[in-house]
Amino acid sequence: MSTDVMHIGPGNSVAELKESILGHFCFDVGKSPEYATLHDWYMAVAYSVRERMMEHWVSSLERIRDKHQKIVGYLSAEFLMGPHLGNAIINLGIEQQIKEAAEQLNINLDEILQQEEEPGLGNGGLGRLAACYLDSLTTLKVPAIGYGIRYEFGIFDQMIRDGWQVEITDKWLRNGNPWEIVKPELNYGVKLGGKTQGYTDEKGGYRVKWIPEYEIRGVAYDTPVPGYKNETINLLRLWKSEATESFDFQAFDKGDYYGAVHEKVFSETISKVLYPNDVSEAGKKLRLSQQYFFVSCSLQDALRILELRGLSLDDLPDAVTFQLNDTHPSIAIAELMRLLVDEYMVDWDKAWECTRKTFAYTNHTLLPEALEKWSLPLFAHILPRHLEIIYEINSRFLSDIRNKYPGDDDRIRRMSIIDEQGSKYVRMAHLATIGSHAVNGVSALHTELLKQDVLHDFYELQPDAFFNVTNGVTPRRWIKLYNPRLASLISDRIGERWITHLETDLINLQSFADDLSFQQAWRDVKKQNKTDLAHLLKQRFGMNINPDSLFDIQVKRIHEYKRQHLNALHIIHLYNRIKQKRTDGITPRTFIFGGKAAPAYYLAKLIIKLINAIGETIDNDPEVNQFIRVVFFPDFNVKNGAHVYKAADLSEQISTAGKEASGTGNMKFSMNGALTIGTYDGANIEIMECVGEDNFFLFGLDAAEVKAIKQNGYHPYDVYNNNNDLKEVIDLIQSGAFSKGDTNIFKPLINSLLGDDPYLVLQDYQAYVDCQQRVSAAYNNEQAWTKMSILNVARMGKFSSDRSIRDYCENIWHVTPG
Ligand code: CJB
Repeated sequence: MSTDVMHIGPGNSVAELKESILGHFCFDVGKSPEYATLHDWYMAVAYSVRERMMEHWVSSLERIRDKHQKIVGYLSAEFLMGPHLGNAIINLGIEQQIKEAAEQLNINLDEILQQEEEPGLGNGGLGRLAACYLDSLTTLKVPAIGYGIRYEFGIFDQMIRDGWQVEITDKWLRNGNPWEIVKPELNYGVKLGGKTQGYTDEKGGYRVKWIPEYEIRGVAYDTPVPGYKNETINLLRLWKSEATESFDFQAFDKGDYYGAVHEKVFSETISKVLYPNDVSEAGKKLRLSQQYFFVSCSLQDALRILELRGLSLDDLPDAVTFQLNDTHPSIAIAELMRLLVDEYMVDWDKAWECTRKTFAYTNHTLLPEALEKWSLPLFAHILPRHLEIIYEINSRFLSDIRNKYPGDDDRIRRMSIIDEQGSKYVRMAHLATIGSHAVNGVSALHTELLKQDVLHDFYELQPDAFFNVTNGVTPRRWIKLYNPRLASLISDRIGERWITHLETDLINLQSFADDLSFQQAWRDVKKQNKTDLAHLLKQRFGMNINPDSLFDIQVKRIHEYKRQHLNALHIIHLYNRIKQKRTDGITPRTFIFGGKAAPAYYLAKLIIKLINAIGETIDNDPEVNQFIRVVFFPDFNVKNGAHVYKAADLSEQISTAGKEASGTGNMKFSMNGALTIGTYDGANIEIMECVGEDNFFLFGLDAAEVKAIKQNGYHPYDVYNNNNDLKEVIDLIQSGAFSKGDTNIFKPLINSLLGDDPYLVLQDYQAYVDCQQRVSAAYNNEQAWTKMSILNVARMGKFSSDRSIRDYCENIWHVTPG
């Protein structure tokens, strides 16, 4: 069936949907509609929509049993799926009918959609990428299972109090989750701790047994992932940890009631909470246990599916391909070796060949603090058998290296899985690289830097194992669902095929770039989206913003390398000019920020405080706020992102060059008609190549210049001293102008900038301010700006996650989309 034909299958008429919703009220919500809350309606509608996926679910499960199809197992510690209901309605192609059914039932569909608590099972880009990939895998009919953890508490909710971030525990499960189906029969034991013991098997061979300290159980919770109008469903299979025995009767008999439930409490801790760090990692015991827990369940599950298909272990690499979403699941390599060698008695060489063929590894960051490594004692304590296996992998690998590069001890030290400089660590990126047949970066620049720098020795050893797969985002959620006005304007002109053929079809919009009536319609859409956002901010937070001003938006995790403080310095520059009555060339702007800081990341939290402090000062100063406003949108997540990307005129992608592996927010903004001000970093570079340099505001140092300047000795204090404008800006912060005279509060930030400025904020300051001036001038030419915006959207086809998934299929997984 062609994917752009509206499918009204059995059960999808307005009358049938109405009946189904009312039925669920009675049978699942257990109420009569006259006593219904909005949330009850949400549950009834969600059950009705889920029901419509179930028939496809059952037939899709058949494909998983089909031994001729390779399954992609996407292993990821994070899946930031976003709300399910709206997406499912779009992908099932039933939005018109549901709307009508809701109207006839006297309920407001938008209000119902707002009821859904988003499953925030991820921190940011990496988790959201996994979610986009599941959408594309299913839309392309590639059989896939997303394997992860069913955290009871996802990413914290952010509140802002007195300008500071306050973290509130996420409670996404408190009102129930209509999307998941628990499969109690799909459960696996996972061992932890203890020791190992050698023994001789029947054939006289030496074997090793793991005698764990304790064992927990992982239970499968499945969420259906619908493809776009293609009657295909894939699985998101998340593991919840439970006790093997939920109650210790021996302890209870002795009168130790608390002791009796202790094991249960401990076991459930494993999947209790998502670590709230974005790219930096703390070496926590619980974190390694989480990683091992979900990976072990997932591999056991895959081996069960292999058996179900009537295949043998030899068939594994042709039956399943595991993609490691960063190093978080990389212990899977040692775990598969353990399963094969210790439990299935496969000999080492065969097991290793099978393992390498089955795994592929995606690296998502070059930041040194994010390259996961585990201290040896901690690792040995939790996974004693895996450490032995890693030693064996390492010793065989290093002996190959010694043969290939005799006498090159330094290379051995650099490439070893064990870091032996000082305290010893297990380097997970090395394990992932050595144990995979393919390694990829997530943008062209990032892949280049991986090859040149972090994984250079490995690249030299096996250049053919390195690939680039530039990230992408799904146009279903990020354009059609969240920007319906733009989606219908586009479809009016070029038809609907772009929704599944972004690469080939979106470009057809180009021919309308000079069409004045189209331009007007384009501006109308943007204006309405901006007005909606202004209303929302007013309604929720009492903020006042002007939809006629330029909406300049930076939403992403707060991190020094992403340089929200550079943006803040530019705002202060404008503030300073306005106060000095140098307002010539200042275009009215609203600066909108959003993003969470890791709870223990003090400077990131101070940046949030600074942004809010500037915003408050400006709010109280009519001389300034007639030109500029600054707002911080609290609790930025997928649900709030729905209102933000589509309302932007300008997208801020201003990371220090070489630090942002790819970025995906940059893609969402540009696809929704924002122009980008950005550095030569990550996927910005490819976006600029596609949309054209004339339609992109590029500024600042590139990655090579950043490296050079750091090598030659960078002195931020001199930059400050030699630039009067910058000096005034920094001095204003120091003077307490934004902190009611408090000259201490922002000192740590200023000291960091003037002291070593690790992310070259001061170095790029002038280039950024100058570039922003060009933005202002360009924005004043309405027609030219609109044309640039249309061209941006038209040329963004490459950044569909469908293209990324096709790249993986062709180059890495060797799977043919259905
Ligand atoms: N990224 O979100 C994370 N978490 C990590 O631990 C490491 C990297 C981000 O991944 C995105 C998806 O590939 C990238 O676009 C982004 O640049 C990177 O920081």
